[in-house]
Amino acid sequence: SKPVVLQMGAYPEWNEVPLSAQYDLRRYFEAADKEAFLAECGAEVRAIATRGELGASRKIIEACPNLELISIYGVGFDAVDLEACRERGIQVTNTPDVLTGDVADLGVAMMLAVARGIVGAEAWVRGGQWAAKGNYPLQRRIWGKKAGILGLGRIGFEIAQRLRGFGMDIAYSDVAAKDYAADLTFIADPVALARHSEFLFVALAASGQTRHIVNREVIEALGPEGVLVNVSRASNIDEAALIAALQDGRLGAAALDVFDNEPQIDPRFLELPNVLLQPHQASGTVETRKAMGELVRNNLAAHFAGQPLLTPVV
Ligand code: 8YV
Repeated sequence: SKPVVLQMGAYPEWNEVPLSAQYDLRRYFEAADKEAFLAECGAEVRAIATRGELGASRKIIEACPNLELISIYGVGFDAVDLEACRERGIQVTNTPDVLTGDVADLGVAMMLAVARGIVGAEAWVRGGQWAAKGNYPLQRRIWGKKAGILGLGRIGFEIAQRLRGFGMDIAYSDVAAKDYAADLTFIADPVALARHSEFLFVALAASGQTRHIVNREVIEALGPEGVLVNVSRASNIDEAALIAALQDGRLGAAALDVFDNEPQIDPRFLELPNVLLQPHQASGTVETRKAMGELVRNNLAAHFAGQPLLTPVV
């Protein structure tokens, strides 16, 4: 019989079909009464297949006494209670590398869209204002400007690689200077990095230590002409401080792919003209999601074959 896998969220059909061929999937996200559902199948569950933003809480982990592995469809593991996993020797895997390029691409695309007013300009053409009123208001230059990257991991580094093509002056902040980034400026303090930057990218793996690392001080240091781009996790930014700064013009603009309480985002965002809103889609290409699904399955297969996991979370 197939191992029982608790599935926390939906996957595209081409990920779902091969997964259900190998495992007895129990679809948590479809259950009307989640508690009753867990009470009924929890003891049979040997693995959890989840998504980056959904993770697995202590409550869910505790409802599965025979759980061996949590396989995340996503690189971020902040939504999985790692402490609860450690206590019981439950292994956790994620999908690094395969999504790095896509996340960097979208971050850069968001910068371009905000600075050059691409979304508003498109509406200007489509709405007939070009013909009726004339040219679109002038926008801001990107090439040659100063960029800051908060978190120079895999994704942050790929953002830097792309920004080099725009001739940008690139600085970054991380826990320590990186030997693979000798030609970039290291500025340890996030406030100093923001002060130095015209565009600030947040590409940090989220944890309790990084919570609200982009606080009011960082936002104000970026300033009224600055643009903040977030393709990491909402928890890295103090969202209340961000909204207030966008409302008062203490921050120029923001481009966000992630939000507190997504997809029920703070409705004040919808009223702001100086924010670009994306539906947590930075890794959302067919190519990457296929690779992520394959890695989820390969980690599950390795585990059940007693082989080393491909991408264990450290
Ligand atoms: C999501 C992500 O996992 O990689 C991550 O950490 O947040 C995303 O790639 C994706 O939306 C699939 O759930």
